[in-house]
Amino acid sequence: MEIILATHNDNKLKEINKLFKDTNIHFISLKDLNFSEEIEENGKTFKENAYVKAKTIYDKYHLPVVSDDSGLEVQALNNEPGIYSSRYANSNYQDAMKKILQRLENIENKTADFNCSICYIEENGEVHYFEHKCFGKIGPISGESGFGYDPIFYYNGKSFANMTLEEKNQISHRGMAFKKFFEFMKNKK
Ligand code: ITT
Repeated sequence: MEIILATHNDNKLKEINKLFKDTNIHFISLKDLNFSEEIEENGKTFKENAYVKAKTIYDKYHLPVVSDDSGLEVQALNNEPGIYSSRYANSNYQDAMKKILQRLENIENKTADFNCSICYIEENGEVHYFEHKCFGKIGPISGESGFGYDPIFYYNGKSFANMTLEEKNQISHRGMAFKKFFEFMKNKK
């Protein structure tokens, strides 16, 4: 089955393609469709933004679409940067990570989570949501793998950027949310 993956983020695409490589679900990227317009994320929650992305693409192609809205929530910082994770970094993740570490310097509670909200719109227009939060801790910048805030997010003592893609997919917000989506797809048949 072919599903459009409504993301401009190549790292998400890579993680998701890896998760589905041995399944009968094949993702078509926005690049494959030559769709390069930015989609304005004007929602107030991850779920709302996931819907905006999927609906924009669904309205254009009328094919099954799945989208992912995700971000880092730091408890002691009122869950910032949250839905603004990408805008907070403004493409400079080194500075954004340093800023978060600085803001947490004298704070004991380093708890954080990565949230992933998925919106799936079926060909007939039915809308479904899948979500997962992965809880961990903020720690010093470490590791080269992954993307975004991976070097400061620690799960069981290891930063996401020190994990292989397979390891990260096993436990991550995106990996787990897409597993829920896959279970749903399996049960539909
Ligand atoms: P699309 O909207 O096109 O999918 P995007 O990168 O703008 O791409 P989001 O709006 O969902 O996606 O923003 C997610 C941001 O949250 C992302 O740019 C990272 O900064 C951060 N993020 C999400 N998942 C992450 C992960 O697995 N590792 C590190 N950072 C992550």
